[in-house]
Amino acid sequence: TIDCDKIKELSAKYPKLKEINYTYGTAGFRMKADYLESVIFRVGILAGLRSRKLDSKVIGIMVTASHNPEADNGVKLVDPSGEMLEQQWESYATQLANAQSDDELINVIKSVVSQNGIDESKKASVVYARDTRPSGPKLIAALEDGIKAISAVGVNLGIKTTPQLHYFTYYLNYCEKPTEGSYDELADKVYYEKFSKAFHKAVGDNQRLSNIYVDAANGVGAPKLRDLLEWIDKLNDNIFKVTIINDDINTRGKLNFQCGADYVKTGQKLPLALNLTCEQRAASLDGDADRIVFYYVEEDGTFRLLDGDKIAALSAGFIIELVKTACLDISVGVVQTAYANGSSTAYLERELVFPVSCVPTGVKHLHHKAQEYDIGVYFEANGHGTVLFSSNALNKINSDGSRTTEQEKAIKKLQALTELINQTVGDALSDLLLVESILINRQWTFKKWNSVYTDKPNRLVKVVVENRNIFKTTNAERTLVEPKGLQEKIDKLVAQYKDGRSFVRPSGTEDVVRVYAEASTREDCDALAFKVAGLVY
Ligand code: 16G
Ligand code: ZN
Repeated sequence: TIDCDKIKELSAKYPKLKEINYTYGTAGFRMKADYLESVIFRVGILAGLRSRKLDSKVIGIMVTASHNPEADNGVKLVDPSGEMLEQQWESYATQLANAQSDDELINVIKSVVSQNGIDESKKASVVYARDTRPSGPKLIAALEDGIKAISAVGVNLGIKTTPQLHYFTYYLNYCEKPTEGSYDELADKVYYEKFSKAFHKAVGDNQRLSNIYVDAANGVGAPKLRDLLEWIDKLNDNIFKVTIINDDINTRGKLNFQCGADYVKTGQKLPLALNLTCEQRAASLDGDADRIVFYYVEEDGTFRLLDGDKIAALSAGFIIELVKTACLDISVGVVQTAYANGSSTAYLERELVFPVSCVPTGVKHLHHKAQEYDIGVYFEANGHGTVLFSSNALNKINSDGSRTTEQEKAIKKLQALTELINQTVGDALSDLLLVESILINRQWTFKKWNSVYTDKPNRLVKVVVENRNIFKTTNAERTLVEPKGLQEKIDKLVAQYKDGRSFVRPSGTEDVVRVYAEASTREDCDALAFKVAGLVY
């Protein structure tokens, strides 16, 4: 049974800050690190309950605030398959975090136990990791007390990328339970081994391309990418030449500062410490290495971003070609959000003839929709995404049969991709290898890749409003239903611009409303964005 005294004793070390109302949102709990100790302690408790509920399967916990400023931190729970926490449990997380007293905390715990018929005598297992934030160790200590309070067994994986934590959670539940050695080292080893081998297989004996600069946002991606590249070099020396920049994880204040995927995508400009000449290639990771964008500059100095939409187009295009060459009866679909550039949707639907669906912002929505296809490709424009292969697709790809040499080659490539892609969650390092292997196979420059379609000029504006909760959307966030009458006004504005498109949605992570607009020219698009913002304000 639940040891109420033990919980109360440990919980007394982490009193809830009275004035704060916590919400487990699209990115878990995320805010100034100073406000998070009580929350993280309680997340440890919830993870123990979740593990018991799921027959002692291992639950993952990641302590990170991704691309947010260094002073922030956050925490996310990972289900046994490596996917995000089930929705119903997000509300338990919120309830636990907001319990004002230790007695109320015990009551919430008891209600979760009874609502879920949790057998308290079962073993509970949890693995956890953190990014490089200075607040990490203190929060991990609070987490460990929470895990102890619920009598679960916790294993500390040390510093890891978010996708490494997702993958290793899956690995512990569905691959091998290691019998010896430190889990911290093992989590790195199984990850590097898997992805370096798959990359080696995917590039085959094709020619390498030019060096690529990778901006690691001064975060955990830097040391992990360096290690991964060593593994790749051991298998195939010189196939992938990378120069890692913004790799200082020790100097305070540098994480995500004027660098990283979010900075580059939002500002459409180069990160700190990078001067690119034309023909040079570059990419940026975010602070926990689950997002990536690519870019280069033209001869005339124009900055060109290859974002999540371009990654989706590249990978979906390559995969469908392999599926067709191999004569496999497999459906491939692409999932986007409202932020996908209109040109990308048109390219996917009209030229590559994919079914394309649009879902609300947030990885879990994309992930679930992508599971409806045999092969589901999903990317948010901001660079987070992956490809999911259903068991039906895997069976067909891995089954024997008499084939021509060409078909056999295509099948081999597809097999390599199924291993190269981190299917548990979007993964900047796995996506980097995926993109590079496709470009190597195609012998494409970034310029060639960029030319598959031309982005429509687009603009994203933040509007600070009194209460963002009065904004309600439908149609995958593309239409406002409340405040009443606002959508009609937006429609009228949009109609005034050639190829105009605009939508308004409340942010899930910040106290603002976001306005997106695109149109056929930069001037029109900016005008439309600012006029729509004016309506909202
Ligand atoms: C979260 C989401 C990300 C989304 C972003 C939108 C996850 C793991 N992360 O960071 O996918 O793009 O929120 O933020 O789901 P917004 O609601 O503030 O626009
Ligand atoms: Zn991230």
